Amino acid sequence: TPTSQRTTTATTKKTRSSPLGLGVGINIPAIDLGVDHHERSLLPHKIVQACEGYGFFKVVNHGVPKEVISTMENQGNAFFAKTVSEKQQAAGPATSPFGYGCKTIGFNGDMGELEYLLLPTTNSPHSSVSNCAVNDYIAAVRELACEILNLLGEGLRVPNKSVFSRLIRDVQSDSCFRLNHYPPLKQQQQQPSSSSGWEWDLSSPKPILTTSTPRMGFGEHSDPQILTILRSNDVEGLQICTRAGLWVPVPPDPSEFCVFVGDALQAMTNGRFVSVRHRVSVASSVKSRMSMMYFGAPPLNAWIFPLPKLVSTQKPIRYKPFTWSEFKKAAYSLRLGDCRLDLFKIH
Ligand code: GA4
Repeated sequence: TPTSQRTTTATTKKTRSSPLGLGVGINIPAIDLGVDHHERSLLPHKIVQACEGYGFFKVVNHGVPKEVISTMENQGNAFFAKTVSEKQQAAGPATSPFGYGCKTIGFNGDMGELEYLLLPTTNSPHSSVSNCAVNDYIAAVRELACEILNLLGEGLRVPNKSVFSRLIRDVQSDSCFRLNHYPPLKQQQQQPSSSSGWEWDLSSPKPILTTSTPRMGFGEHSDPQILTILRSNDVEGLQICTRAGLWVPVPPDPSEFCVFVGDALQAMTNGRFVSVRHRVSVASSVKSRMSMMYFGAPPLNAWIFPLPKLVSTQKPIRYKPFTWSEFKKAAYSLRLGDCRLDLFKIH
């Protein structure tokens, strides 16, 4: 990784308080990967702490070249600027869940105020849109994800520190890449609501008739995979939920990456790390929000189970072993906000 990309130092950042009264100023951990040899030895412990605390942290001086990010961002913006039929065409054949989508999330009625492009990262017939920008970006963030996962392996003192990273490095890894585009406030205000003033709120688990639909960009959920690496433009919207149940806005910073612990990592760590629940409120800005996520996943046939090192008499085993394919099937059979790991809990 070119260390020239890693220059500044960052500690923790206080979140700004928002008009919604969210986030009374918690410190979101910021991990600086651009540190010297001595400070680097402290990183495994720091990252473990962040994963135990919020299941979420920011990474600064990550080493992903600026041009790789900006080229991907430009292509993403150009994609969303197309007409719907052009987007559908550019995305190639929509083989669920991949391709271009608008408002629908999953297959069980979840909706959000967004449009998106979901791509597999391995070679498959659906990856017809893959181009150099996408491939370069995915390769760079996968490398970053592996670096973080190796540090986690070290921090947890498991016998093989690559126990997590090898899953997403595997050529058969089921990792995917997603671009989300949230419309700006102006556009939503122009959308006519129903003439009666009553609307169906499809974002709640059961459709409810309401007068003021809470407009959610992407509803509350955890990511099913091992680790998610998110980068957004400078438009706010992302919120994370603390273990105490407090929703905290994450100030956007295009120069950083956000890292989320996923359900599979929660299972492998026997619940020591908890997958962070997060959501995206609709942008309150006149500019649209665009985020790019790499979801690092195991191969479909890989077994996910609590690592023996993290199971003891004091910490009895909490999850049954499952294959990634089994878990994915469960995820798609449930609603976005459901706690799918509960299906694999040992009581
Ligand atoms: C959340 C994380 C990723 O965006 C995603 C999503 C997927 C989808 O939109 O198709 C899911 C959602 C996500 C979690 C539960 C299931 C699957 C929609 C849904 C209801 C691509 C993923 O892997 O899981």
